[in-house]
Amino acid sequence: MQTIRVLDSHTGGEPTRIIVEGGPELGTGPLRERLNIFREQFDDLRSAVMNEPRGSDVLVGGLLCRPTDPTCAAGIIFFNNAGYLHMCGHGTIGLMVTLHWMKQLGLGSHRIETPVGVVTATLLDEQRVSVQNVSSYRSRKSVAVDVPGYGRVTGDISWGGNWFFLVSDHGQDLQLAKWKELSEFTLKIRDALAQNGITGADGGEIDHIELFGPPQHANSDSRNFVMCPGGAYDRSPCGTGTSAKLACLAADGKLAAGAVWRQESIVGTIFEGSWLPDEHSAHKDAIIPTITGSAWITGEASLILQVSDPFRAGIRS
Ligand code: PYC
Repeated sequence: MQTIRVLDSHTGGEPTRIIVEGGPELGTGPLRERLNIFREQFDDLRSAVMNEPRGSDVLVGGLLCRPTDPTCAAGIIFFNNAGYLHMCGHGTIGLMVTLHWMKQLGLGSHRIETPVGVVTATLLDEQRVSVQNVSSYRSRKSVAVDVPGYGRVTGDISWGGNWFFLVSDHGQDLQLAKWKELSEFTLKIRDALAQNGITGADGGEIDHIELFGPPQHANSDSRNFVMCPGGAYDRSPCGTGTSAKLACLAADGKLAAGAVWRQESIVGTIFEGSWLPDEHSAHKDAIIPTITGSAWITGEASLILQVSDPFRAGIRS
């Protein structure tokens, strides 16, 4: 029998499950290497923690790791029901609140190592966290793709720690009650991008699709619907997705450096985002985005994987 201790939280409605004990031993190499070891040797454990009957497709998981960089407070590898994420904004906010709950972190700024670089997260109070994310940039503007059943859809390709296709002109109604229609549409866009060989700048798969529309809160700038790689939509405004959006706004001259963008999610929760120029990046108009949101602890559990359980490794779909 294997026991895995997890702490659950939600950030703006989007759940995060951090493995705090009982995770796989991945060695002491760079987190990118450890992620590969996780994927190649321990993927059953990811599936056990994320998939039913112990998890669900909406969960994002994080494996708490020892950082290689001694200036970092923690390392983290994020994953979901379908595989692994490069970075996760809502998950980093959840991680900070979780580490504070465990009395492992005090208020203030802490460096966190991820497979795509170090981010700086500031615990502003017990719930509220700002994440200075990895360098973000738009790689292509106004890319058209034919989406079967919907016609031509045009969007921008942008990196915010994951690859996103951002669409503003889509004719969809961004209401929570329409989540099934929105999910179907965004999944078709994702398939069409893959079938047409449209990728991120480094050939990376565009596995997040983001629709934008008018906000419902008077003081928000925009509402979004974000489809995640595992087929579930993000309940939060998506930290890496908001970073990708900030990169587009910055490149278009629509948001000044330091100005605040209030991004509302499909469930009505809000992340505040702002950006500064990244003077060290080789990418044109690259920015360093900062995202602020709040998370709450929702549970603490020991997941049990019995040897005789036919679904010890979860139900993979
Ligand atoms: O907040 O970056 C994010 C995120 C990615 C996938 C789900 N949430």
